[in-house]
Amino acid sequence: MQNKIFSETSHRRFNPLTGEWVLVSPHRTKRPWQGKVEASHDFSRPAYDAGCYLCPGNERAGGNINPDYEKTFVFRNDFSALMDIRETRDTELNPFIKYGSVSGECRVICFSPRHDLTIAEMSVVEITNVIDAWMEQSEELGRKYKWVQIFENKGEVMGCSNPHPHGQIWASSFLPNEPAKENKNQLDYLVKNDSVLLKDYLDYDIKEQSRIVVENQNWIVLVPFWATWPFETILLPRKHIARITEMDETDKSSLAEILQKITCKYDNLFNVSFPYTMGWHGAPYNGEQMKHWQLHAHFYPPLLRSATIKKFMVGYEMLSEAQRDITPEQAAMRLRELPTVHYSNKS
Ligand code: H2U
Ligand code: ZN
Repeated sequence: MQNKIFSETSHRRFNPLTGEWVLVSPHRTKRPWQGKVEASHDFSRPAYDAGCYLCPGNERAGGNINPDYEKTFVFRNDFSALMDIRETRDTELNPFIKYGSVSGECRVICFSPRHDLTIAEMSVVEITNVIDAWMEQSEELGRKYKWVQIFENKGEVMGCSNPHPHGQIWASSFLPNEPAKENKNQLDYLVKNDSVLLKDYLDYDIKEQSRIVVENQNWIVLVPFWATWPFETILLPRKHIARITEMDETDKSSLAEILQKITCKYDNLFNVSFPYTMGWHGAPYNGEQMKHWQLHAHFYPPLLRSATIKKFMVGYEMLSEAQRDITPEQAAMRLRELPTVHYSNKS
């Protein structure tokens, strides 16, 4: 009965992390999958591009010169959205005019000196260097700021300005909207159940199996029951880890391995360097007890049917609530069946 609803009838699914619903319309995908697998749209890139502001030795906007870095390279964003100011204050003039001054820092992290790579094409050792940089940055910025948002915007369709593999780090004195929702809902769950929401959900989905995409010794990637984007996934540790800074050597190396696998699967879905926004959510750095938090990464990819057909969150989504056709279980099955060897590597 339940499975029939999930695969055949319009229904809503609840996201316990955000407290929001998503409308699922599986009957619209009755016909077999007809998304065409297109030839690669990627233009091959050189390993070094003299015109790239992220390549080693090149000049950035504002005149700074990148060092000849060999692994990863982190620099202060030349166009930071946040400013490092001494004091912050909230003001409420009346119910309509409420605002706060905020402090923060924005940094850019180059994942590799190679202009032509992406995480999917990097080695496990090279990806581990990226994880090291994420951990070091979180450690440093977490001493000063409440929230450290690590993320990667990949692909032109996501507004990424440069194909050189890179991500960003925005640290802020305040807890932004999305982690604030997750903080509240995870805390409520702990108070009510005396256990960790995402640990319990993972245990459930391991038994259920239908949404698992790829797993290894320490990590699991799955399409959450409440996913809104067609091929959205969540990456979860098997054990309880509140913050990215708490990972040990094994967590790190197996994380590098699973990151390579999921990004390869994504690229193999439509034979294209798969665009997405990904980022880490973990406990805020405000010194409080954070047992309710389970570290995780979200992947939000916009593509729907092919390398060029994306899902738009417009119309009903903007005015009412998020909606999807392909079910999370169907999406997980498709991703699960894909090889973890990159399509450009096949010989
Ligand atoms: P995106 O491609 O995800 O937009 O990230 C690129 C970031 O790099 C962007 O935030 C910064 C932009 O502000 N940037 C610099 O800091 N220096 C530059 O010379 C160009 C771009
Ligand atoms: Zn470059």
